[in-house]
Amino acid sequence: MIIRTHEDAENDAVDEEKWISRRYTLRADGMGHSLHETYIKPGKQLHMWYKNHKETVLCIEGEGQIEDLTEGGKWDLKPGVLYALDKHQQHILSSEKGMTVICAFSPSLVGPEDHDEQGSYPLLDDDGTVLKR
Ligand code: 9YT
Repeated sequence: MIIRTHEDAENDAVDEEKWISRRYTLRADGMGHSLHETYIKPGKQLHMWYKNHKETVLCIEGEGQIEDLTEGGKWDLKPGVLYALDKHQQHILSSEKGMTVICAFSPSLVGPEDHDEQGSYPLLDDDGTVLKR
């Protein structure tokens, strides 16, 4: 069994200008998905397009908005509301006052992924080699 605390996840945290993400599980854990807690900083807007991954996101604290740029639509996010990018939709995630979400990525992130200019993560091999951009 894998047990991780918030403090453990701090060690795999990524602190960016617009968000902080604590990666609780990653590819090396072999779960078929990686699970992250992401805090969207107040007043930030993130344009993302996960071309190589599917992502499910559950809001657990704060509030924000999700806009689907591929299929259209804009929804308010608050604790208990989930969105799932089942078709690699381009989207804008924003929060005026800050928001915490739980995200599951499939395939799992390996760890070193960084958003490219389109807001996508490359598909990595287990050893971190780029398989697809
Ligand atoms: C909300 C969202 O899209 N989070 C993405 C995960 C986060 N950027 C990470 O852990 O890389």
